[in-house]
Amino acid sequence: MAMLSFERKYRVRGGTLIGGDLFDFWFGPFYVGFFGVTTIFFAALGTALIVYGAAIGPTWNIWQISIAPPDLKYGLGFAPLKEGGLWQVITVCAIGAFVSWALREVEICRKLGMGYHVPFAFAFAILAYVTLVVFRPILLGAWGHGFPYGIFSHLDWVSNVGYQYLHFHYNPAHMIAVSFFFTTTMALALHGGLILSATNPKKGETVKTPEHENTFFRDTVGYSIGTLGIHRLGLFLALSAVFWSAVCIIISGPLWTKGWPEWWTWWLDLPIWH
Ligand code: 07D
Ligand code: 07D
Ligand code: U10
Repeated sequence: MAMLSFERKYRVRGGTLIGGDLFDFWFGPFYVGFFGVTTIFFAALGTALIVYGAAIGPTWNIWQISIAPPDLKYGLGFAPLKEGGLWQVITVCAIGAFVSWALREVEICRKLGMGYHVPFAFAFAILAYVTLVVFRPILLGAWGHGFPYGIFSHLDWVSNVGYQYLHFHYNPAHMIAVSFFFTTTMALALHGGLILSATNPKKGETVKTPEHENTFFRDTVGYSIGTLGIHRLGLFLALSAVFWSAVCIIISGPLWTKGWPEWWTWWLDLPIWH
């Protein structure tokens, strides 16, 4: 809120994808836009349906509330509301809200004349979610393969699906995804540490420049990727982590139905051993 005084010059008209001037205004600190309205609509409806599902369910315990997808017998058809239909409508609302949020980010980027990197990045999160609750269930032939909406129940789903393939750690795409997640946190720790060490000095000491930052890494590992480069790398690492996550789950079932450890027999089957 404190920034509103100078933010005014950034509150320019235009850049909207849809709706023209109609929704081109702010509500307090929030830009609204057509997609702000659709975000609120889908989020409010989806949240209300979760609350309704909780109300007809067995518990109000926040950790145990769960909206389950339909039974496998419903295949890719509609299920009655109380037998997974709620999950189906909530899924539509969730996708509606996430996509609206991304498009609202696009409109804000356009207003500010910025690149679309942030909505592009968010699109990868949406892709992972849609892979879990739309693409994979379609490939397996039933909405029942989606994950249930509940704090602990979705953990049960991950564990169950993992053990269905005996040992999910042997999924090669899961290995790549995990490694990218780990690398992302290491890169952020190095970057956060480096920036603070250079730009937030002790009292009486001067702020250092990017030359110092480059030199630190040249002295340490012989190479500096540079100030712009580290942000490119960070984005690449994070998006790769999510991308390979989507890959690791879409191939589990549609492509590979046995235990993941067995996949590695290709190595033992190489002709050089025979
Ligand atoms: C810090 C940004 C803020 C976002 C937050 C999440 C809700 C849900 C809903 C009461 C980093 C807001 C939460 C709106 C409330 C109801 C019905 C982002 C930050 C704080 N998970 N997951 C969590 C979601 C999946 C897994 C926590 C969402 C997949 C494991 C939170 C999705 C798989 C663990 C949560 C989703 C999976 C968690 C913390 C969607 C593989 C944990 C999330 C829409 C990806 C951890 C009890 C966080 C935990 C956890 C939300 C999908 C695995 C409840 C919204 C099916 C193994 N997940 N998750 O900090 O403590 O994210 O669980 O896809 O250990 Mg999950
Ligand atoms: C899906 C979230 C999308 C979020 C969106 C936004 C709101 C708004 C509002 C806060 C993808 C939601 C926003 C709701 C909130 C406010 C105001 C992100 C999503 C759109 N695993 N595993 C992964 C590890 C094991 C298994 C991915 C590690 C076991 C299965 C990642 C370990 C078995 C699946 C990962 C480990 C197993 C995964 C998750 C270690 C279980 C998946 C990240 C150290 C016995 C899932 C696409 C992700 C996946 C997945 C990591 C262990 C099973 C790479 C580090 C061996 C079944 N695991 N895993 O995908 O790939 O984020 O999903 O042991 O389905 Mg795994
Ligand atoms: C980065 C950076 C950088 C910076 C930065 C940042 C990355 C160097 C220059 C940014 C980083 C940070 C600030 C650090 C902290 C961030 C994180 C750790 C990430 C996680 C963030 C969170 C957990 C916060 C999440 C909060 C959110 C998403 C805001 C929620 C807002 C809303 C719900 C309102 C959205 C507004 C819309 C859609 C527009 C329309 C608005 C209206 C019409 C008015 C509002 C209307 C209502 C309230 C009606 C009622 C609505 C209902 C009932 C539905 C809502 C349902 C809900 C469940 C809430 O690199 O540079 O610095 O800063």
